[in-house]
Amino acid sequence: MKDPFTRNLGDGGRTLDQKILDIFRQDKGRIVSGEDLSGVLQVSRTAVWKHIKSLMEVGYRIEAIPSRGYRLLEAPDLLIPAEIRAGLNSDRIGRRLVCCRETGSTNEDAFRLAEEEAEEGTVVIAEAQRRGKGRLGRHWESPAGVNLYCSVILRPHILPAKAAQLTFLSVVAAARAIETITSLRPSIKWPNDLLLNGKKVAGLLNEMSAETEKVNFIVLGIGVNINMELAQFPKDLRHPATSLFLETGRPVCRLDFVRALLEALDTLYDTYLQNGYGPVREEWLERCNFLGEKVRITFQKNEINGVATGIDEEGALLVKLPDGGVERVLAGDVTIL
Ligand code: BT5
Repeated sequence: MKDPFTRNLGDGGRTLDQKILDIFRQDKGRIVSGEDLSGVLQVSRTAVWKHIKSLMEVGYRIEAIPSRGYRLLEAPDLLIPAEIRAGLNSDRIGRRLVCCRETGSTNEDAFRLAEEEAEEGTVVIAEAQRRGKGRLGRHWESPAGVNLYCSVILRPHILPAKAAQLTFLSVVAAARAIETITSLRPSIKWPNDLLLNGKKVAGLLNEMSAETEKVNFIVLGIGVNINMELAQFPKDLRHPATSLFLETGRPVCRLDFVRALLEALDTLYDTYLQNGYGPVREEWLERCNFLGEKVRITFQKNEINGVATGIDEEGALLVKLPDGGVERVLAGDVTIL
Protein backbone atom coordinates (compact mmCIF):
# COMPACT_ATOMS: atom_id res chain seq x y z
CA MET A 1 0.00 0.00 0.00
CA LYS A 2 1.23 3.51 -0.78
CA ASP A 3 1.78 5.89 2.10
CA PRO A 4 -0.84 8.66 2.29
CA PHE A 5 1.60 10.81 4.26
CA THR A 6 4.13 11.08 1.48
CA ARG A 7 1.48 12.93 -0.55
CA ASN A 8 0.18 14.98 2.37
CA LEU A 9 -3.20 14.17 0.91
CA GLY A 10 -5.69 16.97 1.01
CA ASP A 11 -3.48 19.89 1.85
CA GLY A 12 -2.42 22.80 -0.30
CA GLY A 13 -5.93 23.59 -1.52
CA ARG A 14 -8.68 21.26 -2.58
CA THR A 15 -7.05 18.65 -4.74
CA LEU A 16 -9.03 16.38 -7.04
CA ASP A 17 -8.74 13.61 -4.44
CA GLN A 18 -10.22 15.92 -1.84
CA LYS A 19 -13.05 16.95 -4.17
CA ILE A 20 -13.92 13.32 -4.87
CA LEU A 21 -14.01 12.58 -1.13
CA ASP A 22 -16.21 15.66 -0.55
CA ILE A 23 -18.70 14.38 -3.11
CA PHE A 24 -18.84 10.95 -1.44
CA ARG A 25 -19.39 12.60 1.90
CA GLN A 26 -22.24 14.85 0.81
CA ASP A 27 -24.48 11.88 1.30
CA LYS A 28 -22.93 9.06 3.35
CA GLY A 29 -22.93 5.66 1.67
CA ARG A 30 -24.24 6.99 -1.61
CA ILE A 31 -23.23 5.50 -4.94
CA VAL A 32 -21.80 8.09 -7.33
CA SER A 33 -21.48 7.25 -11.00
CA GLY A 34 -18.20 7.77 -12.84
CA GLU A 35 -20.11 9.92 -15.29
CA ASP A 36 -21.40 12.25 -12.55
CA LEU A 37 -17.93 12.56 -11.04
CA SER A 38 -16.37 13.35 -14.38
CA GLY A 39 -19.13 15.91 -15.11
CA VAL A 40 -18.87 17.72 -11.77
CA LEU A 41 -15.08 17.68 -11.71
CA GLN A 42 -14.67 18.44 -15.41
CA VAL A 43 -12.19 15.62 -16.02
CA SER A 44 -12.32 12.43 -18.07
CA ARG A 45 -13.73 9.19 -16.65
CA THR A 46 -10.26 7.66 -16.96
CA ALA A 47 -8.90 10.46 -14.77
CA VAL A 48 -11.68 9.79 -12.23
CA TRP A 49 -10.76 6.10 -12.12
CA LYS A 50 -7.08 6.95 -11.72
CA HIS A 51 -7.83 9.10 -8.69
CA ILE A 52 -10.21 6.54 -7.17
CA LYS A 53 -7.47 3.95 -7.57
CA SER A 54 -4.89 6.16 -5.89
CA LEU A 55 -7.27 6.80 -2.97
CA MET A 56 -7.67 3.03 -2.60
CA GLU A 57 -3.91 2.62 -2.68
CA VAL A 58 -3.52 4.88 0.35
CA GLY A 59 -6.12 3.04 2.41
CA TYR A 60 -9.58 4.28 1.43
CA ARG A 61 -11.97 1.39 0.96
CA ILE A 62 -14.00 2.28 -2.13
CA GLU A 63 -16.36 -0.17 -3.77
CA ALA A 64 -16.63 -0.10 -7.57
CA ILE A 65 -20.11 -1.32 -8.53
CA PRO A 66 -20.30 -2.32 -12.20
CA SER A 67 -22.47 -0.04 -14.31
CA ARG A 68 -23.53 2.01 -11.25
CA GLY A 69 -20.48 3.76 -9.88
CA TYR A 70 -18.42 4.06 -6.71
CA ARG A 71 -19.17 4.05 -3.01
CA LEU A 72 -16.90 5.11 -0.14
CA LEU A 73 -17.02 2.36 2.51
CA GLU A 74 -14.31 3.41 4.93
CA ALA A 75 -11.63 6.04 5.35
CA PRO A 76 -8.27 5.15 6.89
CA ASP A 77 -7.96 5.80 10.62
CA LEU A 78 -5.11 8.23 10.11
CA LEU A 79 -4.58 11.85 11.02
CA ILE A 80 -4.15 13.06 7.44
CA PRO A 81 -5.22 16.46 6.10
CA ALA A 82 -7.99 15.09 3.85
CA GLU A 83 -9.68 13.48 6.86
CA ILE A 84 -9.05 16.28 9.35
CA ARG A 85 -10.39 18.88 6.91
CA ALA A 86 -13.65 17.01 6.31
CA GLY A 87 -16.00 18.85 8.64
CA LEU A 88 -13.36 21.10 10.24
CA ASN A 89 -14.93 24.40 11.17
CA SER A 90 -12.06 26.73 11.91
CA ASP A 91 -10.87 29.93 10.41
CA ARG A 92 -7.26 30.51 11.27
CA ILE A 93 -6.03 27.37 13.04
CA GLY A 94 -5.38 24.55 10.58
CA ARG A 95 -5.12 26.72 7.46
CA ARG A 96 -2.17 24.53 6.65
CA LEU A 97 -1.90 20.97 7.96
CA VAL A 98 1.40 19.14 7.83
CA CYS A 99 0.91 15.51 8.78
CA CYS A 100 3.44 12.69 8.91
CA ARG A 101 3.66 9.09 10.00
CA GLU A 102 6.64 9.59 12.29
CA THR A 103 8.91 12.40 13.30
CA GLY A 104 11.41 13.36 15.98
CA SER A 105 9.24 16.01 17.61
CA THR A 106 6.32 17.98 16.13
CA ASN A 107 7.49 21.00 18.15
CA GLU A 108 10.87 20.89 16.44
CA ASP A 109 9.24 20.54 13.01
CA ALA A 110 6.85 23.44 13.68
CA PHE A 111 9.71 25.59 14.98
CA ARG A 112 11.68 24.96 11.78
CA LEU A 113 8.64 25.72 9.60
CA ALA A 114 7.98 28.94 11.54
CA GLU A 115 11.60 30.00 10.99
CA GLU A 116 10.96 29.42 7.30
CA GLU A 117 8.03 31.87 7.55
CA ALA A 118 5.16 29.34 7.76
CA GLU A 119 1.93 31.23 8.25
CA GLU A 120 0.06 31.59 11.52
CA GLY A 121 -2.32 28.70 12.09
CA THR A 122 -0.02 26.08 10.52
CA VAL A 123 -0.44 22.77 12.38
CA VAL A 124 2.03 19.88 12.46
CA ILE A 125 0.71 16.45 13.45
CA ALA A 126 2.51 13.11 13.68
CA GLU A 127 1.25 9.57 14.25
CA ALA A 128 4.37 8.89 16.35
CA GLN A 129 7.33 10.80 17.78
CA ARG A 130 10.79 9.38 18.38
CA ARG A 131 11.94 12.21 20.64
CA GLY A 132 8.68 13.71 21.95
CA LYS A 133 9.66 16.57 24.26
CA GLY A 134 8.38 17.42 27.71
CA ARG A 135 9.56 20.39 29.75
CA LEU A 136 13.14 20.71 31.01
CA GLY A 137 14.48 18.12 28.60
CA ARG A 138 12.04 15.43 29.71
CA HIS A 139 10.70 12.82 27.34
CA TRP A 140 7.07 12.57 26.12
CA GLU A 141 5.99 8.99 25.46
CA SER A 142 4.58 8.98 21.91
CA PRO A 143 3.55 5.52 20.62
CA ALA A 144 2.17 5.28 17.07
CA GLY A 145 -1.45 5.50 16.01
CA VAL A 146 -3.16 5.90 19.39
CA ASN A 147 -2.70 9.48 20.57
CA LEU A 148 -2.42 13.04 19.36
CA TYR A 149 0.91 14.84 19.02
CA CYS A 150 0.41 18.24 17.55
CA SER A 151 2.10 21.65 17.32
CA VAL A 152 0.48 24.90 16.25
CA ILE A 153 2.25 28.05 15.04
CA LEU A 154 0.96 31.42 16.29
CA ARG A 155 2.28 34.90 15.59
CA PRO A 156 0.62 37.19 18.15
CA HIS A 157 1.78 40.82 18.42
CA ILE A 158 2.66 40.67 22.10
CA LEU A 159 5.65 41.23 24.33
CA PRO A 160 7.73 38.13 25.16
CA ALA A 161 6.78 38.51 28.85
CA LYS A 162 3.16 37.81 27.90
CA ALA A 163 3.89 34.59 26.01
CA ALA A 164 2.81 32.40 28.94
CA GLN A 165 -0.74 33.64 28.33
CA LEU A 166 -0.78 31.46 25.22
CA THR A 167 0.17 28.44 27.32
CA PHE A 168 -2.95 29.01 29.40
CA LEU A 169 -4.95 29.46 26.22
CA SER A 170 -3.76 26.13 24.82
CA VAL A 171 -4.43 24.31 28.10
CA VAL A 172 -7.98 25.68 28.20
CA ALA A 173 -8.51 24.70 24.53
CA ALA A 174 -7.35 21.14 25.20
CA ALA A 175 -9.63 20.96 28.25
CA ARG A 176 -12.58 22.14 26.16
CA ALA A 177 -11.84 19.55 23.46
CA ILE A 178 -11.70 16.72 26.02
CA GLU A 179 -15.00 17.89 27.46
CA THR A 180 -16.66 18.17 24.04
CA ILE A 181 -15.62 14.69 22.97
CA THR A 182 -15.97 12.71 26.21
CA SER A 183 -18.22 14.86 28.46
CA LEU A 184 -15.52 14.41 31.13
CA ARG A 185 -14.26 17.58 32.75
CA PRO A 186 -10.48 17.54 33.14
CA SER A 187 -8.83 19.70 35.78
CA ILE A 188 -5.84 21.89 35.14
CA LYS A 189 -2.63 21.53 37.06
CA TRP A 190 -0.33 24.54 36.77
CA PRO A 191 1.27 25.23 34.46
CA ASN A 192 0.63 22.77 31.67
CA ASP A 193 -1.01 19.49 32.72
CA LEU A 194 -4.54 18.22 32.29
CA LEU A 195 -5.75 15.58 34.71
CA LEU A 196 -8.67 13.16 34.73
CA ASN A 197 -9.35 11.58 38.11
CA GLY A 198 -6.00 12.92 39.30
CA LYS A 199 -4.05 11.28 36.45
CA LYS A 200 -2.25 13.08 33.65
CA VAL A 201 -4.06 12.79 30.32
CA ALA A 202 -2.41 15.65 28.43
CA GLY A 203 0.72 17.77 28.58
CA LEU A 204 1.61 21.00 26.84
CA LEU A 205 4.95 22.42 25.86
CA ASN A 206 5.03 25.88 24.34
CA GLU A 207 8.19 27.29 22.84
CA MET A 208 8.89 30.69 21.36
CA SER A 209 11.24 32.70 19.24
CA ALA A 210 11.49 36.31 20.39
CA GLU A 211 13.51 39.49 20.40
CA THR A 212 13.64 41.88 23.36
CA GLU A 213 10.43 43.68 22.49
CA LYS A 214 8.67 41.30 20.20
CA VAL A 215 7.53 37.70 19.82
CA ASN A 216 8.42 36.32 16.40
CA PHE A 217 6.30 33.21 16.84
CA ILE A 218 5.06 30.75 19.43
CA VAL A 219 4.73 27.00 18.95
CA LEU A 220 1.96 25.42 21.02
CA GLY A 221 2.88 21.76 21.56
CA ILE A 222 -0.02 19.58 22.65
CA GLY A 223 0.12 15.90 23.53
CA VAL A 224 -3.11 14.11 24.45
CA ASN A 225 -3.36 10.44 25.41
CA ILE A 226 -6.40 9.33 23.47
CA ASN A 227 -6.54 5.55 22.99
CA MET A 228 -3.34 4.57 24.81
CA GLU A 229 -3.69 1.36 26.79
CA LEU A 230 -2.33 0.69 30.26
CA ALA A 231 0.46 -1.56 28.98
CA GLN A 232 1.74 1.24 26.72
CA PHE A 233 2.64 3.52 29.64
CA PRO A 234 6.18 3.13 30.95
CA LYS A 235 6.39 2.11 34.60
CA ASP A 236 8.61 5.01 35.65
CA LEU A 237 6.40 8.04 34.88
CA ARG A 238 6.70 10.93 37.36
CA HIS A 239 2.95 11.00 37.98
CA PRO A 240 0.09 8.56 37.38
CA ALA A 241 -1.09 8.83 33.77
CA THR A 242 -4.20 7.89 31.85
CA SER A 243 -5.93 8.19 28.45
CA LEU A 244 -9.42 9.13 27.28
CA PHE A 245 -9.96 5.47 26.41
CA LEU A 246 -9.00 4.30 29.90
CA GLU A 247 -11.28 6.87 31.53
CA THR A 248 -14.35 6.37 29.33
CA GLY A 249 -13.94 2.65 28.65
CA ARG A 250 -14.42 3.11 24.91
CA PRO A 251 -12.15 4.10 22.01
CA VAL A 252 -12.30 7.75 21.01
CA CYS A 253 -12.20 8.84 17.35
CA ARG A 254 -8.92 10.72 17.02
CA LEU A 255 -10.15 12.69 14.01
CA ASP A 256 -13.15 14.00 15.96
CA PHE A 257 -10.78 14.95 18.75
CA VAL A 258 -8.34 16.84 16.50
CA ARG A 259 -11.16 18.81 14.94
CA ALA A 260 -12.59 19.69 18.37
CA LEU A 261 -9.14 20.82 19.53
CA LEU A 262 -8.38 22.96 16.46
CA GLU A 263 -11.84 24.53 16.67
CA ALA A 264 -11.44 25.29 20.39
CA LEU A 265 -8.04 26.87 19.72
CA ASP A 266 -9.50 28.89 16.87
CA THR A 267 -12.35 30.28 18.99
CA LEU A 268 -10.18 31.01 22.03
CA TYR A 269 -7.42 32.66 20.00
CA ASP A 270 -10.00 34.87 18.33
CA THR A 271 -11.37 35.88 21.72
CA TYR A 272 -7.82 36.51 22.94
CA LEU A 273 -6.99 38.77 20.00
CA GLN A 274 -10.22 40.73 20.40
CA ASN A 275 -10.73 40.84 24.17
CA GLY A 276 -7.30 40.12 25.60
CA TYR A 277 -6.21 37.61 28.21
CA GLY A 278 -9.08 38.18 30.71
CA PRO A 279 -11.58 35.57 29.44
CA VAL A 280 -8.85 32.91 29.04
CA ARG A 281 -7.56 33.55 32.55
CA GLU A 282 -11.06 33.33 34.01
CA GLU A 283 -11.75 29.98 32.36
CA TRP A 284 -8.33 28.69 33.38
CA LEU A 285 -9.06 29.60 37.01
CA GLU A 286 -12.49 27.93 36.85
CA ARG A 287 -10.93 24.72 35.59
CA CYS A 288 -7.97 24.75 37.95
CA ASN A 289 -8.13 22.22 40.78
CA PHE A 290 -5.77 23.49 43.42
CA LEU A 291 -6.43 27.14 44.22
CA GLY A 292 -6.73 27.61 47.96
CA GLU A 293 -4.84 24.34 48.54
CA LYS A 294 -1.53 23.83 50.27
CA VAL A 295 1.08 23.09 47.63
CA ARG A 296 4.75 22.32 47.27
CA ILE A 297 6.54 23.65 44.21
CA THR A 298 9.86 22.23 43.19
CA PHE A 299 12.17 23.74 40.62
CA GLN A 300 15.57 22.15 40.13
CA LYS A 301 16.91 22.03 43.71
CA ASN A 302 14.59 24.69 45.14
CA GLU A 303 11.37 24.05 47.02
CA ILE A 304 8.57 26.40 48.07
CA ASN A 305 5.65 25.50 50.36
CA GLY A 306 2.54 27.63 50.67
CA VAL A 307 -1.05 28.14 49.55
CA ALA A 308 -1.76 28.61 45.82
CA THR A 309 -3.88 31.73 45.41
CA GLY A 310 -3.99 32.48 41.67
CA ILE A 311 -2.06 33.34 38.53
CA ASP A 312 -1.05 36.78 37.38
CA GLU A 313 -0.94 38.54 33.99
CA GLU A 314 2.33 36.89 33.05
CA GLY A 315 1.28 33.39 34.02
CA ALA A 316 3.19 33.26 37.30
CA LEU A 317 1.63 31.17 40.04
CA LEU A 318 0.97 33.21 43.18
CA VAL A 319 1.83 31.35 46.37
CA LYS A 320 1.09 32.70 49.84
CA LEU A 321 4.01 31.79 52.10
CA PRO A 322 3.70 30.84 55.79
CA ASP A 323 5.15 34.27 56.74
CA GLY A 324 2.31 36.04 54.88
CA GLY A 325 4.39 37.13 51.89
CA VAL A 326 3.41 36.24 48.32
CA GLU A 327 5.86 34.57 45.94
CA ARG A 328 5.50 34.72 42.14
CA VAL A 329 6.56 31.35 40.76
CA LEU A 330 7.41 31.28 37.07
CA ALA A 331 8.41 27.64 36.59
CA GLY A 332 8.32 24.37 38.47
CA ASP A 333 6.27 21.31 39.33
CA VAL A 334 3.33 21.48 41.72
CA THR A 335 2.37 18.85 44.25
CA ILE A 336 -0.88 19.31 46.14
CA LEU A 337 -0.20 18.52 49.81
C1 BT5 B 1 4.78 17.94 29.38
O1 BT5 B 1 6.02 18.00 29.96
O2 BT5 B 1 3.77 17.54 29.90
C2 BT5 B 1 4.76 18.45 27.95
C3 BT5 B 1 4.42 17.39 26.95
C4 BT5 B 1 4.26 17.95 25.56
C5 BT5 B 1 4.15 16.89 24.52
C6 BT5 B 1 3.79 17.44 23.17
S1 BT5 B 1 3.42 16.21 22.02
C7 BT5 B 1 3.43 17.32 20.72
C8 BT5 B 1 4.56 18.29 20.99
N1 BT5 B 1 5.80 17.83 20.42
C9 BT5 B 1 6.71 17.57 21.38
O3 BT5 B 1 7.86 17.13 21.15
N2 BT5 B 1 6.18 17.80 22.59
C10 BT5 B 1 4.84 18.32 22.49
P1 BT5 B 1 6.29 17.68 31.50
O4 BT5 B 1 5.35 18.44 32.36
O5 BT5 B 1 7.74 17.92 31.67
O6 BT5 B 1 5.95 16.15 31.65
C11 BT5 B 1 6.83 15.17 31.18
C12 BT5 B 1 6.73 13.98 32.12
O7 BT5 B 1 5.46 13.37 31.98
C13 BT5 B 1 7.75 12.90 31.79
O8 BT5 B 1 8.94 13.07 32.49
C14 BT5 B 1 7.03 11.60 32.19
O9 BT5 B 1 7.22 11.31 33.56
C15 BT5 B 1 5.57 11.95 31.99
N3 BT5 B 1 5.08 11.45 30.69
C16 BT5 B 1 5.78 11.16 29.57
N4 BT5 B 1 4.97 10.76 28.58
C17 BT5 B 1 3.72 10.79 29.07
C18 BT5 B 1 2.45 10.51 28.52
N5 BT5 B 1 2.28 10.14 27.23
N6 BT5 B 1 1.37 10.65 29.33
C19 BT5 B 1 1.49 11.04 30.61
N7 BT5 B 1 2.68 11.33 31.19
C20 BT5 B 1 3.78 11.22 30.41
